[in-house]
Parts: sequence; C-alpha cells; structure tokens
Amino acid sequence: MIIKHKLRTIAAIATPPGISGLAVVRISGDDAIDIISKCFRDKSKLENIQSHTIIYGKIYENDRMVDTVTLSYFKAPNSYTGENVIEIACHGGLIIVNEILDLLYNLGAIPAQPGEFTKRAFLNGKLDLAQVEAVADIIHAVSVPGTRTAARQLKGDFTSRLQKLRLQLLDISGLLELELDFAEEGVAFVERNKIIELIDSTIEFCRDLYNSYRASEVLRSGFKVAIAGFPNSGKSTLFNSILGRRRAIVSEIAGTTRDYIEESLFIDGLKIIFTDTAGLRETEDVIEIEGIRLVNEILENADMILVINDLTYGENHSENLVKEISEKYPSNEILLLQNKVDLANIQPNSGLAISAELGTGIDLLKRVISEKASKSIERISDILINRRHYDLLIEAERSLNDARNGLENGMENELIAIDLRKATKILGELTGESWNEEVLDRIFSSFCIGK
Ligand SMILES: Nc1nc2c(ncn2[C@@H]2O[C@H](COP(=O)(O)OP(=O)(O)OP(=O)(O)O)[C@@H](O)[C@H]2O)c(=O)[nH]1
Ligand SMILES: [Mg+2]
Repeated sequence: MIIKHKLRTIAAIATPPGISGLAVVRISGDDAIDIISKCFRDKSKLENIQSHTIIYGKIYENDRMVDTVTLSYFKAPNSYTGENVIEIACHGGLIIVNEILDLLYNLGAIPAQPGEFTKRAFLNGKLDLAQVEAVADIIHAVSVPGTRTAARQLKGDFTSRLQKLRLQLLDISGLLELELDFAEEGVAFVERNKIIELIDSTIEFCRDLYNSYRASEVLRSGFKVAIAGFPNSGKSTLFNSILGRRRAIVSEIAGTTRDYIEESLFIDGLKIIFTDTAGLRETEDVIEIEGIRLVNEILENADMILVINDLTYGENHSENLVKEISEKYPSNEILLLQNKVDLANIQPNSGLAISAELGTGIDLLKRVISEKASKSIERISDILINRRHYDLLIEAERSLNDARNGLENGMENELIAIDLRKATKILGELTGESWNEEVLDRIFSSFCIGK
C-alpha cells in the first residue's frame, strides 16, 4: 500500500544544457499554479487554464520581461507525477532557462533532486518500479533494441505477468494455511502436483529473466570487446584500424600501451565498446604491472575477447595464452586473430587472418563481432534485467526451491506457505509492491535532474 506523500513543489530544467531552439522547465506540486501566477502575465488565461492545454504568455521578473513562453498544464492526478505539473517551454540557451528556474525558486519552488519527478510518479502510484527503471533505461539507452524493450517494460506488460504469478502463489499459500484448520479431517484444498506445477513455472519465469541479465547489460550499455595479446602483436594498430582513426599510440617498442583505452562504435544499431589493453608479459616495470592487472579486470567484464597473435612468430605462438584466457573466462566469447598476415609467409589454419596495418580482414572481423553481439541479445524478454532484478530473482528462486523440496519431503503446510509467501514478497520488490527508502535512493541516484 503506497501512502500519498505531501511534498513541496519542485522545479528543474528538463532539457539538456546548451544552445537549442527551446528549453523546458518543469514544475510539479500543489503550488505549481500559484507560483507561476506570480510571474506569468495574463492572469485571466492562467485562472481559466484547462488541464492538458497550452497557453501562450510572458514571464516577468518584477517589471522586466524574461521571455515569451508556452505553458502546458497537467492537473493532478492526470500528470506524469500525479501532482499538478506545468511545463514551461521557453527559448533555449543557458541564460533564459536558468533565469526562469531561479525565479521559480524565489517564488517558493525548491530544486528537484535527480529523478524526483519520476520518484513522485512512483509514490503516487503512476508507475511501478519496473516502469521507473524502464524510464531510466529509455533515457540512457544506447541501442535501438534496448529502447524498444524498455518501452515495452514501460507499458507495464511485465508487471501484469508478474502480478498474475504472485497472486497464484498467494492463493496457494492461503489454501495451504487453510488446510491446517482442517488438519484433523485430512481435507486437501489444493492438489500437490498443481502446486509443484505452479512453482516450476514460476522458477522458469525467474530463470528466463535472470538469464537475460547479460543481454540486458549489452542493450543497456553496449557489447564489450577487449583486445588482448602479447606486446607488439598489433593490438593498438587493430584498435585504430577498427575505429578508422589514430586513437592509440602504435610503436615497435614492446610495452607501448600501459593504461587501457576505450572507444565505442555503433555497428548495426548496437553500441560496441572496444578496449585496447597492455601487452601481456612478465615484467618488472611497476606501471606495466599495474596495466596488466587492469587487463584482467577488463577481460572479466568483456563479452568478447580478441586475442591477437603475431603471425610472424608462427600461428601457434599465442596458443597457451588463448588456453589460459579461455580457462579463466569460460563464459566469454574468444576469437583468435592471426595478425600481420602481410608480413608472414603463411596462411594460418586457425583463427581469422588479418593485417591490422593494411586493414585486411577488418570488415569481416566487424561482421563477426556484430553477429556475436546480435546473438548475445537474443535472450532478451520483455524487461531489461538489472543487477537489482537479478539478485531478487535468484533469491525468489531459492525460496521457491525450498517450498518445492518441502512439498516433496512432506514438510508441514505452514512452512511451505512461509517459503511461498517469501518468494511472493521478493517478486513484489521487482515492481515495487514492497520497497524501502534505500532501494528507492539507489534507483533514483542514477537519474538525471528534471526527470
Ligand atoms: N606489417 C605489419 N605491421 C604491423 C601490423 N600490426 C601492427 N604492426 C606493427 O607492429 C608494431 C606493434 O604494433 P602495436 O599496435 O603498437 O602493438 P601492441 O600490441 O599494441 O603493442 P603493446 O602496446 O606494446 O602491447 C608496430 O610497429 C606496428 O606498426 C600488421 O598487420 N602488419
Ligand atoms: Mg598497444
């Protein structure tokens, strides 16, 4: 049950700073109309304003006209936040929009915190938590499919699906508890195999979702490709060749790259993040040691690792390195690249032959990467799973398994019902049926001001 909070009226700029045709200042709260009426000339228009209409007028600071604006009015509860909301569309740029905002503060509004408009929408029951997270994902989206998934999530289909499962679990817990009252008569209100069926389908629901975590991360932030290999194998040359510009320093001195360099490209609508790393070797150089330590972190977080072999030393020169990396990061896609094919007099049997220097094989490599990236998002369902969801789903699965084992081992109804109710509560946290301030703070800290 969400308690309606009485909160002060907030204001913020909702558009990005900089030169633009228009900018929007948003104000939300009980006093929105009152505050605007103190600086908007054409009072009669404002007094008669209808919800979901736009009026044109002028904003004044005392007797000085600040700007000509349009006001869009959304009367509570039919607004984004569920409160009275006015959006002031003024001229863009840095000066006017800030003057209007300062004016609103002087007249009684307070600065909105990051995501506070959306937080109020949640507190007023306009959006559930999964929808709130979808809003953040839409704003930060780096891929077309990611935006589409977030838009589906915003529509609320996921919430309805989840809600249905939760209600079924709650019904069953209720029936199991009811059976206790009739224990002496030995009445069973619900068949055991029906309960197991429902538990199994809920477990599958959880698994499907948490298995799409990696795909969701790719849609949310990009497909990460790390370039690794021995020093001088041509990693930085390849990095530059993929980007089509000279971004990293290339030299014939082994150990040129120390710190890692990250750049991204959009290939077929997906953001691909490439990272050039320090060459892997035994070294005494402290900076290089630190660079190599970072390589491990990068490889661990990568979706795909390109291991570059210098073909002039033979095609099996990096064999042990590939083996070591595959064993260390078994879930990562690993691709061996045989570089410097222009210098070597051999056509390798393993890996993809390229010349980072001359650009040979780079288009094919990009195609392979793009295919792997597309494949990695196949598992996506109707919600972008984030770390919070992932942890909750694992926890819910655990409780459901406990309930399932309990049923199979003839455990008492009461204990099974406890596990089922626990799973229901955890699943409820996904959409915010149950929530606490700490969870909300964490979610909204990633929002921008004005949203
Ligand atoms: N002929 C030829 N030379 C290449 C090719 N790729 C890289 N090189 C040369 O190999 C040397 C090393 O290249 P880098 O790209 O700096 O190698 P790296 O793997 O980044 O090296 P570190 O940063 O030291 O680990 C440079 O002199 C490059 O010009 C290639 O495909 N063909
Ligand atoms: Mg380098």
